[in-house]
Amino acid sequence: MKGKVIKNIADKFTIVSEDDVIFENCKARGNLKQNGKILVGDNVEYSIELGEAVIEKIDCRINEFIRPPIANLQIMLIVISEKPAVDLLLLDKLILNCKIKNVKPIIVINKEDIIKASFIENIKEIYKDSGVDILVVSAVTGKGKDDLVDAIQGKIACLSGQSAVGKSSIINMLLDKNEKVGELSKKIERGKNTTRHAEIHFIKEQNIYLADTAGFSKFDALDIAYNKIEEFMQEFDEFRCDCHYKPCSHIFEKEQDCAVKSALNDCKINKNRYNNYKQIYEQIKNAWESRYE
Ligand SMILES: Nc1nc2c(ncn2[C@@H]2O[C@H](COP(=O)(O)OP(=O)(O)OP(=O)(O)O)[C@@H](O)[C@H]2O)c(=O)[nH]1
Ligand SMILES: [Mg+2]
Ligand SMILES: [Zn+2]
Repeated sequence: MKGKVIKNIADKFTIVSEDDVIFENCKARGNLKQNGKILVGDNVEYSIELGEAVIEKIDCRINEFIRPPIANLQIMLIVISEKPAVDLLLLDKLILNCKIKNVKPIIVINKEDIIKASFIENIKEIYKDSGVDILVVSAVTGKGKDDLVDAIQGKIACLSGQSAVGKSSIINMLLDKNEKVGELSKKIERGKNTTRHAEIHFIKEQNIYLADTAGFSKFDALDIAYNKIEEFMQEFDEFRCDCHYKPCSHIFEKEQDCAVKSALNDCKINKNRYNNYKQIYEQIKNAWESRYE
């Protein structure tokens, strides 16, 4: 039988089965018992022994994170708003990190009730060729809630974003049918501040799996070589094969040799996205060189 691990306390696991039955205090078989082998988020095979579930096997992971320790994160909701002012460089770093980790990023523009339509249009314009979906919500009025629920249903999702954009408020909106809303939302927001603990909060009524929020808005360093970053810029897809040098940084080459730079000049690539690409490239290159050279 198959299930998903949603909690681990001292190697006693909680599993949700494919038909949404929750098994608590499950043990693991043999070498899987080893500390840290099974992560929250793992899809596992289990058997029933004397009425209790025993984990037999872990399926391949699509990704894994160290802080928080979680596997198979599928969606990151990156929350932004007009107030506090949006930090597009942070947003692009979060998007890049998602793409590196094989997580689907979704930009969630919150506070629809108080922001200008032009702000939404501007964000849509900047990200139109990025391949990143955008949802517009208001945690206060509940606008956009159904689309948000549709986007994350049945998948493991987490929230990230600057302070005060409304992450906690969105969690409360998602949980509004839940009795223990206050308690549960606090748990999701805080997470446990230890390197070993992570939890996925399964909300059965809505078929939502929300990972602890703490930790996902920060990253120590992007885990990638600087010359690989460009591969994750969907805006470059149409053009990079026409660059003269391969690989091409699309930064240092002359415009006549770089189809991306030439497209940028013809306004076929968004300048904001390109400039952030350049900044991220330079930051990672500097960090890389101070580490290895
Ligand atoms: N008008 C309006 N205000 C909102 C909305 N969502 C959140 N707020 C307000 O924005 C402020 C910050 O919201 P929080 O949910 O605490 O933000 P957060 O992202 O959890 O912030 P941190 O926990 O500091 O990271 C609060 O005063 C909320 O009431 C919204 O949709 N509309
Ligand atoms: Mg909060
Ligand atoms: Zn190029």
